[in-house]
Amino acid sequence: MSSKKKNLSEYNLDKVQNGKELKIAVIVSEWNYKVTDRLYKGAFETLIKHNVLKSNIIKINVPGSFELIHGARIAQKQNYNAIIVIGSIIQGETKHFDFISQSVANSIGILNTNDLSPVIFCVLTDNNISQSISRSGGENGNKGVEAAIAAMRMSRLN
Ligand code: DLZ
Repeated sequence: MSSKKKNLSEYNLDKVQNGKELKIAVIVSEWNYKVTDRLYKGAFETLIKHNVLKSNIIKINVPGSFELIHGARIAQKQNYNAIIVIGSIIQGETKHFDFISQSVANSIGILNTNDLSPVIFCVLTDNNISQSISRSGGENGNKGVEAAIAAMRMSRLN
């Protein structure tokens, strides 16, 4: 478990190659948009910083995290170097949290084994909104930044 103040977005620059010529799809869930938009901005700015062309970053909105699965499946058919799925699932009073979190994690795992386009998992599963804010550009860094780095590194494996 990460400690409260740990910044999760520190990374080794030496491991990141030039993003020039990469084409990346970013599937963004509109549920808890305040959080997913912050994650998207973190990912987008990091891709740009590493020379991915703005025109090669394709954002696709879906209604909720559950729909990230289908969005990623469609994107896998469209020849991207990598796909990032961005979502924010926050614990509520029902079991929805568990069903959605597990389903999304399992299905994205399966997509990664069934196709050569890597799907990077940037779905926060938090107990409350303040935890989500903290991990999407707050004191715990921005998971979107990490997702962008993972996408560029995995693109180069192919
Ligand atoms: C229904 C639902 C609930 C209760 N909570 C969340 C959530 O915290 N984060 C999220 O991304 N989506 C949530 N959803 C919506 C589902 O992901 C999905 O969009 C709907 O069940 C329709 O398939």
